[in-house]
Amino acid sequence: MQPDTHALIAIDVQNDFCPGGALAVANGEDVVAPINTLLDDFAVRVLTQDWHPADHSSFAATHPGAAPYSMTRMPYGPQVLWPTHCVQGSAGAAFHPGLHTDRADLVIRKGFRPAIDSYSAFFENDKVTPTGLDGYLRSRGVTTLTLAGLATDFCVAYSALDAARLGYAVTVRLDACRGIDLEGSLAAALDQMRAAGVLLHG
Ligand code: VGL
Ligand code: ZN
Repeated sequence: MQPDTHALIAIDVQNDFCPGGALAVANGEDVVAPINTLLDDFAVRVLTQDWHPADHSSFAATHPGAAPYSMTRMPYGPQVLWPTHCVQGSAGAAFHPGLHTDRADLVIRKGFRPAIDSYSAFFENDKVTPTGLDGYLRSRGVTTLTLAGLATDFCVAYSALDAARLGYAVTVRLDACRGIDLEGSLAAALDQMRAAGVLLHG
């Protein structure tokens, strides 16, 4: 069993990111079994849930004529336009049915502000709007994080980079992650995480 200072953060293990979902990550459901094992090993356990309003600004459908996976500019910077996914209350936004959600101490929802996407579990894509997770972890005395989930190169990587910047010791369990890999985004994310001192395991 890990000590009370170590938390597991399981990122976005939701139906829409698994095969058959609206933004399916190849073999996304493969993360469920290893994450369930990790949930048993950690004293502090957090799940994140991508949680968008139906007209979210990160959806291609919200921008007439825009194709899914094209790029746009938001006031806060470049933004991929995604297929409509993880709409609040939808079946696609629900956790994968095999995930042991009862083990979680906290579920943090992100991406609910219509004008800002939120990949990271800590800050929205404007890099300044906090989700509250840092305060939660600090108030529980957590210093060390293990991250796993979907997708390696978006929500997991952004969370790991923010966590490292906030001063946590961070490990990403690649054996319990799967990636989207949009135009080299997976290799770039792995490089960025290594450069930030994130330990890549598995
Ligand atoms: C994610 C794209 C859009 C993720 C969420 O969980 O990695 N990717 N929303
Ligand atoms: Zn999303």
